Parts: sequence; structure tokens; C-alpha cells
Amino acid sequence: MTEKPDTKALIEVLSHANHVVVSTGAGISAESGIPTFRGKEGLWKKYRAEELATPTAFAQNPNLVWEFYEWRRGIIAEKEPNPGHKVLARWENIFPAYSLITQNIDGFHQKAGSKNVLELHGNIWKLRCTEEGTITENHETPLKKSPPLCPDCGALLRPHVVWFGESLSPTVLQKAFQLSSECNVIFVVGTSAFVQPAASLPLAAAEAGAKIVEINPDPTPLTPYADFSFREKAGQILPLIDEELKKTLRTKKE
Ligand code: BV8
Repeated sequence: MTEKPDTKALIEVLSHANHVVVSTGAGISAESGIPTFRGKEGLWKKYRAEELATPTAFAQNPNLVWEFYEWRRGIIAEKEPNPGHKVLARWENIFPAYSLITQNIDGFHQKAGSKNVLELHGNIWKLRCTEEGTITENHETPLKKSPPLCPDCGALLRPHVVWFGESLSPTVLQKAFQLSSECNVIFVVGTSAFVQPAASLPLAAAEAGAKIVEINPDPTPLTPYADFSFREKAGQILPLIDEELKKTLRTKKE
């Protein structure tokens, strides 16, 4: 049985932190009603996501891959960010330096008010021309035409997301590792910590001396490395941590 993390000690660390990084996965959006990948009703179950979220699947059957993304766009369009997203948006203004990195493509951190979000795997509301590489925003649910075609050259448009077997943008990846190696604390929220290279960010942070705070109802491969590991739902524990932090920062100001 893992002992309960010492929230007081965490608040003490946070109240002296110069740079806090938060790295999120699908679990931060679970309480908004968006299926995770590996959860009980996860995407993995209904679709073999790792077989569909690949360039090969798109080349072989763009209609099926677009059906998968249209289904997800439809769900995301009907849901709202939850209290966990909102706390992470508020934290943008309370630490001397703060960075939010996400594996998610749902855009919910931005919808909750976060201004600076480093999207490792792209965004489901962006489409990219498979010929010219031009990127456009499109929020139609359902799409007027599926699969969508480029208005300029007529080529297929694809979701502007990073598929399995595709490399992440080098600039985004370099930035993510730089932020992780500069921070004092890294929160890792709602990720099964399997998918690389995102799963390596907290280890890079720890190597540079940062404390790791994990928030996940289930243990993950990261749990043994975490300095604080909350077996909680993000939408519940983040508001509690935020309340304690507010009290401490208020007393510090007085
Ligand atoms: C790359 C966008 C270089 C698309 C995603 C062997 C062969 C080939 C490749 C590899 C290999 N080994 C490793 C790799 C690399 C591969 C990989 O990691 N594979 C995995 C399966 C092992 N990675 C890549 O391919 C990456 N590119 O490495 O380039 C390269 C190039 C060629 C060949 C080799 C290497 C690209 C990876 C990006 C893929 N795109 N998303 C889309 O979304 O459709 S990944 C996608 O899945 C997500 O973005 C996310 O990253 C990942 C899912 O993970 P999570 O977010 O953690 O979600 P999950 O459901 O798993 O977990 C949710 C967690 O939340 C759970 O722990 C649960 O307990 C918790 N939870 C539930 N409720 C709550 C909660 N937590 C808090 N509160 C709650 N309420």
C-alpha cells in the first residue's frame, strides 16, 4: 500500500519553486467525458488506436482513419474542460515560471484558459495538406466533406497530429526537454507513461534535480520515480492542492 503523499511538503516545495512544469496525458480529460486510450471504455477498445493513428493506416484507408478522428472530434465538441484543466490554467499566473506540455490533441487546456500550451502530438482541430503541408483550423462536426480535400490543390487533408511511427516536431521536442530540464517541479498528470518520447520528460526533469509529482488513480511505470504520487483523479486533487497553495501563498504575502 503506497503511503499517502505529504501534501504539506508538496505545498512547501511549490511555494519556493521558480519554474513548475506540468505534463498531461489523456487522463486529465477523462472527467470531461473524453475516452482515454487504455481506459475501460478507452479508444484502444473501440478502435485499435495504435493501428489507426499511423501513416500506414491513413495511406491504406483514409476513410476509416477519418471516421476515427471524426468520431473523436464529435465527442470533444460536446464536452467541456473540467476543474483539473482550470487549475492548470490558473497556475499560469502564480509561479515565476510555468510551462504546460500536453500529449493530448483535444485543445481542452486552451479552452480552459491556458495561453501557452506545448502540444507534443498536435491538435485534432487542425488539418494539414498531405501535398503542400499547409495547416488550417477546422471545427466542423461533422466535416462538410470527409475525407476533406485541400481547397488549393485538391489533395487529401489529414489531421495535424503526430501518429505512431512519426517523429515529433524537432523544435517542439527540444523545447519540451529543455523546459523539463530547467524546472524545479514537474507534475505528470493522467498519463500511462508508455508512449515515447513524452514518457521520458519527467525522467529528464528528475535527472536535472526536479521533484516529480504524479497524479493518476492507477500506478504507472513512472510511480517508483515520483517524489509525490497521488492515487487520485486530476479533477478532484488539483483543486485541493490549489486551495492549499492559495492559503500558503496568501500567508507568505502577509
Ligand atoms: C517517435 C496523437 C521516433 C494521435 C499520439 C517500437 C516501434 C516503433 C515505435 C516505437 C517503438 N517503441 C516505442 C516507439 C515509439 C512510439 C511509442 O511510444 N509506442 C508505444 C505504443 C510504446 N512512439 C512514437 O511512435 C512517437 N514517435 O517515437 O518518433 C520514431 C519514429 C519511427 C519509429 C520509431 C521511433 C509518436 C508517438 C505519438 C503518437 N500519437 N497521439 C492521436 O491522439 O490520435 S499518442 C497518444 O497515446 C496520446 O497522445 C498519448 O501520448 C498516448 C496515450 O497515452 P496517455 O495520454 O497516457 O493515455 P492513456 O489512455 O494511455 O492513459 C491515461 C492515463 O490516465 C491512465 O494511466 C489512467 O489511469 C489515467 N487516468 C484516468 N482517469 C484519470 C486519470 N488520471 C488522472 N485523472 C483521471 N480522472
